[in-house]
Amino acid sequence: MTLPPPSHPRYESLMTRARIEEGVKAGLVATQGLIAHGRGEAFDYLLGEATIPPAAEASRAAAALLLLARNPVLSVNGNTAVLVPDELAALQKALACKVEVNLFHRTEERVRKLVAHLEAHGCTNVLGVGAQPTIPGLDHDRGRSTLEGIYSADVVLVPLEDGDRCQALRDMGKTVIVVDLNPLSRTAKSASVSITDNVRRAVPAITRALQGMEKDEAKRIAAAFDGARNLRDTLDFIAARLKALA
Ligand code: PTJ
Repeated sequence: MTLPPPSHPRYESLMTRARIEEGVKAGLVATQGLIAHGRGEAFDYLLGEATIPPAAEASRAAAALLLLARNPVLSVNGNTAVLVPDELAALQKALACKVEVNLFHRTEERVRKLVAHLEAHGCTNVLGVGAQPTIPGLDHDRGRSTLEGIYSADVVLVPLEDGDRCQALRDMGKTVIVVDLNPLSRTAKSASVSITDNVRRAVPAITRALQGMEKDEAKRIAAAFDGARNLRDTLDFIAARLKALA
């Protein structure tokens, strides 16, 4: 693969694509992950490839909910694992929480590879190998989880999630935080908190928001957050931005 020079105006975007491509070749990312990435890129253009104010607010709410959780778990798929492995390790450290590999296109071999990849980047005791069908209402491999991880979690961060699984986790009574560049997706609509941002920006933003956050402050932030209003603010922001550009 020919890598772009750092002076290229689309350097960051092209290097991110290269990570996904390398991830497919290494057996970490599903081939469908290429399609998902392209869709994400298109929505990122609408945001101006930057964190918009409603996304910053949602990331703060996510940090607050994760801080207040009894058993917070970071659920990681192939795309997320190759895009932000070091950043996930930093977030796990900040929360002292569990990380679990959970895949849509599941094979045990890919789960094992992703566990090894995340641990090589500093995540510890990554769960996911041998997960059992435990999530009610999902007659598919993505209904698998580990008892000590996602199954017993009260708050789950699931970047690039699919709508069905997000709803199934909500139906289990969990608080579900997603990162999805598409604010119109079923996932975004069914999540407790949907962060409309690139996972490359959102995961470090959550870790930064946690720094120095006290539990009393977290309770105030969580109580004040309204997910439906945040999604409306996101669409308003995008509409105003496009109008200004037209
Ligand atoms: O590794 P697996 O087997 O679990 O598969 C993961 C993918 C992502 C392939 C799978 O979950 C899938 O097919 O997802 P979807 O249904 O295509 O949804 C992906 C969503 O993530 C879309 O709404 C994209 O806009 C969004 N997205 C893509 N890249 C990013 C993103 N959101 C945030 N940051 C990104 N970098």
